[in-house]
Amino acid sequence: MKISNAEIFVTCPGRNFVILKIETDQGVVGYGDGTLNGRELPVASYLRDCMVPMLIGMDPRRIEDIWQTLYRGAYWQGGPVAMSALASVDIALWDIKGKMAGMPIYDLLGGRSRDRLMLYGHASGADIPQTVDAVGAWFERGYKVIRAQTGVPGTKTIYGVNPAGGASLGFVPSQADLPIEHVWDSEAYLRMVPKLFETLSSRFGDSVQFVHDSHHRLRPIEAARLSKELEQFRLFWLEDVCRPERADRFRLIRNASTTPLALGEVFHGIQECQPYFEENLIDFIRIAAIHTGGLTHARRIIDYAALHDVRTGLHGPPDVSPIGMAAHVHLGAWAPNFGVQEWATMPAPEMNDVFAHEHVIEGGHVTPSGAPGLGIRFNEDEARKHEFKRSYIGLNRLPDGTAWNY
Ligand code: KDG
Ligand code: MG
Repeated sequence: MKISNAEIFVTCPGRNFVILKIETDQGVVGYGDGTLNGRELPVASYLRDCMVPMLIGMDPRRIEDIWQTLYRGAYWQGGPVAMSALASVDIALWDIKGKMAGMPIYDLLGGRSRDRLMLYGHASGADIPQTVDAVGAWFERGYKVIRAQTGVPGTKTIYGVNPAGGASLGFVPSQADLPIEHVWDSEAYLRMVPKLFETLSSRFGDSVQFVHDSHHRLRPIEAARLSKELEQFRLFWLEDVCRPERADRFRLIRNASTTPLALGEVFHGIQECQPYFEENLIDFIRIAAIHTGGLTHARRIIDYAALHDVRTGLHGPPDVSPIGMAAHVHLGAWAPNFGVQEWATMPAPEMNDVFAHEHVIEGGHVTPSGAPGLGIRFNEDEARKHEFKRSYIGLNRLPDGTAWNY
């Protein structure tokens, strides 16, 4: 059996996605997702110029060997662009293997550990009352874990909150043709967030647990203060308090409180996880299979996490396509150390024309379909109708104009 062709789709049904189709000489076809938000074309070029020529003629059944060949054979191993490109190849190969076996991927991984996966949704508002309303709407739908983000007085725009104002139940645009600049003021933020969770706790009591995302903006001492002040509200997790390059900085935060910490959405390989697992610095690992070399490598990270009592909270923002989300559904159905799955897919109607699946989302859970492979259908003609649109993530500046982490 041989790979006979591979085609790259860069499609924009509401936002950009990089989708790889792998064809075989036996007619079985697989799809993978390699979307890297704001850097989609470099992934497409890496696939086109470096990986696809090597893939043609390879035996698609040898997923591990193909993975190692593309990873080690580059000499320049790793990096977000290469690991996203490799992810799209790997996910497409698992899709092919599942279709050949007539089995869903979770069965190939070892079978389901659970019937359905708990999800969390995104709630936000320009101020605390609006955020409470948005949280209430998720609660009514049966969600037991809800992400809550709120506007900060004196700061016009902030990550995770709709710039148009009002309560937001889900997707918040943070993309533009050129980067939008926001002002980041740690002190104003640190004064606001405990007030938000005080209000949410008194309103919802123990019936919901909350996630909050600091999006890598705090300094370690600020992060330690926030995690300490939020301890009383028993968050499900506090996410990405600082940039992850220096794991040793997390000791200070860890020692400050028992607030569970989540990290890893910008990781692209197991080596970055190592200090966090070995030193027990985090509780949830936030990798996306589409940025960490696909199912093959994500499974390795999840097993390693389990050794250290770290649970999964795989990344599920709007920039992971339904193909990437399907990969997460299979990993989550299998993983013995599953925690929760973020679910914030784009609500654009064109999405449903391009992607279709039977994974059932209901009452704050997703029930995996038993369809072979990923269980996703990709409509190539519809995808071709939606051309790539240049788009950037935002930029942050401190109040004095200094560039800061977004
Ligand atoms: O591309 C950046 C997004 O994926 C990120 O901002 C989303 O932090 C995020 C989250 O937790 O969903
Ligand atoms: Mg995040």
